[in-house]
Amino acid sequence: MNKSVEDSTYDTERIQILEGLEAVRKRPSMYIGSTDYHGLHHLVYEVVDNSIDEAMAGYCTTINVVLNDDGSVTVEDDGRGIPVGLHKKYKQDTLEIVLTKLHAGGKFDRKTYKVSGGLHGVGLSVVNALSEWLEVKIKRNGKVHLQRYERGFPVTPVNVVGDADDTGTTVCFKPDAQIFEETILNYEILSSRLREIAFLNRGLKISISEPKTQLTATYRFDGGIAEYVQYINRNKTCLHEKPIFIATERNGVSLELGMQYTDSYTENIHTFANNINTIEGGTHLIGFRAALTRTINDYAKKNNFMKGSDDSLSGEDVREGLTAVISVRLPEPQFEGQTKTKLGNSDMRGIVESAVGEKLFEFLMENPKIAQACISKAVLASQAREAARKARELTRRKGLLDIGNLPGKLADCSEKDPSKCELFLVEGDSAGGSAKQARDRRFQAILPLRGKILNVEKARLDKMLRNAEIRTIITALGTSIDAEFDISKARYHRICIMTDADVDGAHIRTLLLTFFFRHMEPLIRHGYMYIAQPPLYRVRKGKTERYVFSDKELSDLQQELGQGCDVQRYKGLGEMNADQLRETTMRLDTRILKRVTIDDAVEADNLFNLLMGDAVEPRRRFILEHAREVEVLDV
Ligand code: 0RA
Repeated sequence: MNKSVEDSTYDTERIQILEGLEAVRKRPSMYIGSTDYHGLHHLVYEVVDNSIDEAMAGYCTTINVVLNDDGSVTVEDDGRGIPVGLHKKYKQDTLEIVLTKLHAGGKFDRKTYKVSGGLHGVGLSVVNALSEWLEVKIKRNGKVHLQRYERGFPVTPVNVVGDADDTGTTVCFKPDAQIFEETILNYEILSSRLREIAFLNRGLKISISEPKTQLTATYRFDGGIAEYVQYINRNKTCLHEKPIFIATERNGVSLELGMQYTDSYTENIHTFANNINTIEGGTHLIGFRAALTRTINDYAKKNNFMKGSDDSLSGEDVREGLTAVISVRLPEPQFEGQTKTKLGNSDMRGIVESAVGEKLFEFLMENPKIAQACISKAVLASQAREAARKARELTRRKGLLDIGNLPGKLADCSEKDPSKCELFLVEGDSAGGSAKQARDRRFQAILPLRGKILNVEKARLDKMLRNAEIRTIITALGTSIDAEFDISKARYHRICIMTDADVDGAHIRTLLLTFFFRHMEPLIRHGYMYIAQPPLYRVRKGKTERYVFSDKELSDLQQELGQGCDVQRYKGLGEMNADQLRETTMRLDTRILKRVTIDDAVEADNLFNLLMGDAVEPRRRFILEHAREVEVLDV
């Protein structure tokens, strides 16, 4: 018997669907990036994105995510529900097509901004294909419809299982252990991404819960990204209470901007395109920066803030201390860059620049007090930058940072090849003295540092360079700092911070790491920075003498040696004699050096902000929460 044209269309379609799902299971990374925890969590984002699309179209107000005890996850929304019912052409239920056809885009798509081309937007069918099982429940047309799939294949028809007086979609699925290296979804990871999504979608309510651990959170931000900015700045001192907020639409593109100045010296700008965090920036960021510089200058000139000066504020000046979140939505985003998180659409530059320029100027005119705070900060930044430049020039002219002016305190080594040289930054003059005796003077140099070095967070560059300890370090290293930093001039390829194993030691280490991180970052990136590890205890029994570096090691050793050990605790480096210091901490073949990573430095920097910054409440909270660790930090 001959098949009708429609039947053969149906067969072809079926075969294509089967082939499609198989392709996804064969090469999952092509669709979701990886099969590690990133890919695993991506499944949830994919489903949530579909609900967000429905929210953006104006039909969904609430999304609910539950991490179930059996390892499955449920995503529920109150949107219109995925269409159900026979699709004439395909002779298949529309719901089934959406759940099985790859990129069921086009006809089955809603006319909202699709997050295509980026990380997301691969469709529910991909989630379905990569799930051990998936159940979808639709409330629509007064009925509740239910269908179950296993590894992408429908195992039941679309059944009506009850009546409904509202609408919505519930997708429940269990990630397939045959596909993913790990299948346990992490509450914290999901929760923080859902919070971000809630900030970006003003008024949308998103809940997450994990019954097993009783963890639960509900996010809803009626202030949208203005609230996001306040959240980011919660531990900082802000220069104006209310963030600047702009929401506008132009050329089919919608744009929201929240910004608020703090008393810090860094810029902190986060950009999003269609809810995707564009970490690498792109055209929207460029447009924003241009608009900000131009608008702040225009406003400052018009309102006589510049006191007749012809100078203008630089981009750096107007961004100092700025926290901003920019969120754009556009029809066909192009994501580029290493991690596909850089917006490429070239028209976005001009669109964002003109929209922000116009609206920001209006905002400043209408809010003179906020405007005053912003401009003052930028003017101050500009003056400080000028002062810093002059200070640098002066120090350079006087040759203060030249190697010829090497500080007398430095006990240099005789070797001249930097790749063989080590510099020990040692806390205190007495430990410095022991270290000088303990070193191998051929390749080890010692620089004793006195007292607590300058608080670099609050000090600006000009003031910082007047600090003797800092200048000594810069001179000894030979690299200069910031824009002038030159790693090829480094006089040592190993720089070891050697501090006491006590409160002050930890403090000084944080200070030094923060300084290096802020002003000589490549030094850390190139792996030149180390932390010396002096032992905590010396354990003796009979003729055995051993040094241990942690409490755990101590109790293990005491177990091993039995009763009657003599244990000496070293509170400071000064308690060790030169021989002991050499054997335990400095000698190449017996010492332990820990290389500093960027992560270590970032952590030090964060800790530093928290402990030294001006915001009192977060510091108090931190100290309460970390009372035990802070014991060793002495604040
Ligand atoms: C296709 C068409 C329509 C809605 C949806 C898909 C839809 C998909 C998902 C996935 C999770 N939640 C969802 N909500 C809706 C439009 C339906 C119409 O025109 O009524």
